[in-house]
Amino acid sequence: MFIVGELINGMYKKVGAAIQTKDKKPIQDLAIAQTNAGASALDVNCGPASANPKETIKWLVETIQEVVDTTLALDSTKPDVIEAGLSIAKNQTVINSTGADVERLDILVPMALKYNSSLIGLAMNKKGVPQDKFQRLELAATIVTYCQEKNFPIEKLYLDPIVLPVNVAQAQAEEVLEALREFKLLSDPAPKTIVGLSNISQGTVNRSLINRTFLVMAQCSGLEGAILDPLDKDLMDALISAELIRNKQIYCDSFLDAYKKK
Ligand code: THG
Repeated sequence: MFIVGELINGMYKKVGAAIQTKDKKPIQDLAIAQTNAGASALDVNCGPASANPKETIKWLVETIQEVVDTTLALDSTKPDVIEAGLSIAKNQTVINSTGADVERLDILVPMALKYNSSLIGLAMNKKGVPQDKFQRLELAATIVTYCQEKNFPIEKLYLDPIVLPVNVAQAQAEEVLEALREFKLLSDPAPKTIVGLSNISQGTVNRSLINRTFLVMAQCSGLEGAILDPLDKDLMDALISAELIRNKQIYCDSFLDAYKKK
């Protein structure tokens, strides 16, 4: 599983405060802790309140790179903010994200090619979030076709069906699970899939339980990537156990430890 640690996000109070005061320590602690917990990449998101996101993302990238060489997933709705991060990133990168609108694809696909970056494609457009698996498929197909036309390698494309909170959009989770299966049929080689896992439980009481239950269900639909909290041990143990049972990981009695040492 391509695990993207979600915790370096200005929406969290501690991270927002560290950004404000240029305090490196809380950011570096999160970078190290998430990497040690098994994150393959770190999401880097300035948060909604950042006054100067281009400067902020550069500071975050520099701060993180001082302590880890983990892949960075540059998370912004603004392409110039993503490019600011890419321009100084030393290690592998993921662009998080493009939608299906041609104006966005025209900017972000060439950017991914220029910086040799992976790319997350969201199944949404300027009209908003999809309401069923058919809309998700149509939007995902637009992204895949565009990438094929521009010779962007499909192995570096992660399609995100857009997970919505179960407390306000209860019927959508099943649509997401079906979309994950059907995305794989869009091309050969198949695109990879990813979800923003914590979206599912926003505003609910049993967040961790809902997150890990949905994660395992999505794994059964072939999910290859997840933006999640790698410090949630129960979540990571469920993830690893599901990989084992799905024969993605060789069995040994200490399989939880063995996975983490990979
Ligand atoms: N897809 C892609 N990228 C994404 C998302 C996605 N990036 C952002 C988000 N969704 C994934 N990251 C988070 C990070 C935190 C939370 C949810 C998703 C979260 N935060 C607490 C909350 O809102 O309740 C904040 C708590 C606090 O303020 O301390 O749940 O879907 N490609």
